[in-house]
Amino acid sequence: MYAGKARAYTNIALIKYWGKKDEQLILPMNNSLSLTLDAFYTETCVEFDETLTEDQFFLDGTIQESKQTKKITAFLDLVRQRHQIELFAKVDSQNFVPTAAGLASSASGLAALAGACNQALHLNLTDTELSRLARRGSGSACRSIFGGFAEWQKGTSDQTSFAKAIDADGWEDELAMLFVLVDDGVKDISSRDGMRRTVETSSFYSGWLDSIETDLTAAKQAIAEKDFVKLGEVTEANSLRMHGTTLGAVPPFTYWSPESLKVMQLVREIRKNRLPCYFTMDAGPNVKILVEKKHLATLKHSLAEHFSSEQLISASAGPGIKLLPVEGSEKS
Ligand code: 2P0
Repeated sequence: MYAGKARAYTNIALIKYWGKKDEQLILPMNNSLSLTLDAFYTETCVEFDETLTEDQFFLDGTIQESKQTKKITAFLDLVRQRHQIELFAKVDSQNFVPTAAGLASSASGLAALAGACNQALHLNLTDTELSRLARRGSGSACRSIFGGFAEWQKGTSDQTSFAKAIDADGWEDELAMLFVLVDDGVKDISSRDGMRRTVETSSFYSGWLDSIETDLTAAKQAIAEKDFVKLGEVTEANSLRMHGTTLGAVPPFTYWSPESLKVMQLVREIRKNRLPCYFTMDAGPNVKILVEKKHLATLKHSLAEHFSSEQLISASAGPGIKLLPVEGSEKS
């Protein structure tokens, strides 16, 4: 038996990854930039075991159906093929989220699995190599190898597509992200399907790609200058543009719910009247608000009359991936 365990934290993109140019290798159409967060993480233990006759995936103690296991099995197949292993594996994942809020993230999940495989099979991968490997599980996972800010450089091949940490001179510790949980249901259109449909059919997609370079440059400049307003403005604008592409798809779709729009409007009002804060959204209706830590309590207070405390979850910048000791199992 070969066993390994790792913990990876989720990340939220400020400049979004939206679209693949290679579905098989998970090469993105554009660079993206994210902040890894401390509040949500996944711990995954993997055991390659000669007694198994198929892969098994347990999530929070419950064995998952084949639909949920697809990304995991595909990833394990890649690892097995690369490293000439013929054993099936048991994957035991624990998602640490403050509430049962539908925030389970493939970024933290697949990054943790990559880390666990690295340890189990003694691959001794560098962070860059691990980022590349995690990317094959789920694109956004390649950014969760690193703490703080990270940029996924799209590259042109399996070798050249990976994330890198962005040194923000500790500024990330002054930032916070407030999650406003408006809906915990399972999404209708997965991010994988949503981005595929958008790339293939949206007449707005070329506009999205045209805007990336400018947004990325602005975001990196803002980080270098520790300019919160500049980073917030580009974060919000980039998210809106990403979501704009879905409206131009055939058939059109949106991840926004009426409650998401309500949060966006509240953020605009709070920004006008009280303090700088900016929203961003991913492939679902929940809204994340970027704010300076010093204003987090006031922001929460302003939203408290509209949302319960269970709906408002704060996060700070989080660390990179960590290997963990495997309990009760002999590594061989
Ligand atoms: C991001 N998202 O940059 C973007 C913004 C969602 C919206 O990365 O197909 O689960 O496994 O590579 O990484 C979610 O997509 O997709 C995502 P796959 P993934 O965070």
